Amino acid sequence: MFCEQCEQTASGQGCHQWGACGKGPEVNALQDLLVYVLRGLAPVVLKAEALGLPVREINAFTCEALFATMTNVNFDGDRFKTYIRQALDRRNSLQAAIASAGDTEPWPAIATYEPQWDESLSSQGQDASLLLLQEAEGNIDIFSLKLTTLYGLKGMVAYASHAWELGQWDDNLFHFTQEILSKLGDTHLEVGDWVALALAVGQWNFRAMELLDSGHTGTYGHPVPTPVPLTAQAGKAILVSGHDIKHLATLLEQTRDRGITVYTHGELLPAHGYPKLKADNPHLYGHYGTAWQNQVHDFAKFPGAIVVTTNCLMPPHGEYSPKLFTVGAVGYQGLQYLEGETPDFEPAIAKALELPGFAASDVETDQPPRSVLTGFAHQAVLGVADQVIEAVKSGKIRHFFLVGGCDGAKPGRTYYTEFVEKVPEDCIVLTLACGKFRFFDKNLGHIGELPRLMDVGQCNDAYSAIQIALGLATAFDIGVNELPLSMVLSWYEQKAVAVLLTLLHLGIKDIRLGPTLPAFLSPNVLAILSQTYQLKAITTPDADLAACLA
Ligand code: FS2
Ligand code: SF4
Repeated sequence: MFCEQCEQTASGQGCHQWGACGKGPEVNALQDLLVYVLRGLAPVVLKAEALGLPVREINAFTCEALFATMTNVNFDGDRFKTYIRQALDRRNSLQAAIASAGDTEPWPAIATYEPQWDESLSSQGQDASLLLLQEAEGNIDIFSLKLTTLYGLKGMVAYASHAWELGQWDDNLFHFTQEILSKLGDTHLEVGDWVALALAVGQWNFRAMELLDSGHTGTYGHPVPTPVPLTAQAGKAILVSGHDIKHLATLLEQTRDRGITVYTHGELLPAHGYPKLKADNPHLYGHYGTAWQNQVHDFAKFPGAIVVTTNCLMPPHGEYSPKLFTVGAVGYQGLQYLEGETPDFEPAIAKALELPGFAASDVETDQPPRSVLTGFAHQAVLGVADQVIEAVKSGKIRHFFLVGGCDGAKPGRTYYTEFVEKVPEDCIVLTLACGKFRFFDKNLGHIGELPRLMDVGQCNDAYSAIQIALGLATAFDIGVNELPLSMVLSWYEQKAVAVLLTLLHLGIKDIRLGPTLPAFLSPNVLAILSQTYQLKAITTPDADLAACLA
């Protein structure tokens, strides 16, 4: 096997024997085969679209299937076989419809590929992944840029999938997805063309995040600053992890008046900031646990059922597997999968009612209860823009830091905790995504009425952070790069790649990235990004803080 799509890739170079994430060679090969089959579906979808045939549902399918190949989403080989079969069925039906419309132009080989459904399936997947390297014709920089483009696309379609569930889509974004998939095998493009394509993924990822923001705010209201208890309530409990607020909302609806308290985990913490979700569901109570890599410990201890709606799922321990359920693109062989866009959560509810829940003795009696604040999305922050501008002009606020991105298990990630602890008292820290769990419960105090630590939301709420930066730049009548703002980001998986490409597409410079740089960036590609955007690796908190404040 070969996979280097995430930050924890083995030895910082690539997983060859077994994935550091727990993904085995067979599942890896099936994921590569699925990507290959989706690449073969793409020219067919584009042709059908040009002929005016309906392709929207197929586009949504492509997004979900590609999303399933992201890090820590799906480890279930059977689910990948199903996705491959579904992709081939859709391709064959579309080809028949195209032929009926009178277009009989021959298809490229990739669009007529039929796997052999025998024990050679995983070696066919390995061959398909090697093809991407062969198509780069030995040019390591082109290979690097193809991987950057593909990984960014995986992140982008994850957000597009969530937006689709909320009734938000853009046919142009779907078209772009299919275009990129069909171009991955192009042998005529030069390094400059690939850089442009990677940045175009960033551009369209901005659109995907905008659609998702509209879906969230249109359905659940604009987030408002909200305290979220970190303590438990006595009684039966369900923990919901991942990013999918629609699935959380469905579960909340199905657990109303059932005597169950619902807790968020990981990237669902910002769900508490959505006023309609909160108002309709008093049983959405608090947040449990910290970042994804601690789930083995947190899930084992949780005394109720657990639902994982998206990444990051870790291979579960037998001890807690029976109370773990997956939905959407997520899967793991042996775990209970609740199917459908609007799953029936009854098996998870029954499990929660069967399990003991929190006992009265588990409940902390601290008053007020330990809590954190979330809900500082673009409308909440720009709503107090006057206060912010006044504080900057009067010198009360010297600098803003966006410290966000993914968390992970590497010891080097303590950099982010130390960085935030050392941020001077006249500076504000904005944060987002699961990287916040390195410091989310620290009390950094206030500057005037403004908290010094503001949680903007999930990783997709990078959209909100960008709106805040653009709003402040407009208010000060300067460019974003001239704002007293530094971005210190941590990455782990492919959504972070998409977000980084968005920031580069917007021309944002001087981003500091860690804990290590992506293995898939070749030295030349890294040099291009460093020279054009001054993208740099993190060093030490002291040195980086000093440089940002200089
Ligand atoms: Fe964290 Fe994992 Fe949010 Fe990433 S929970 S690393 O998927 O997307 O950030
Ligand atoms: Fe390795 Fe990451 Fe790929 Fe998993 S997703 S196999 S950890 S590079």
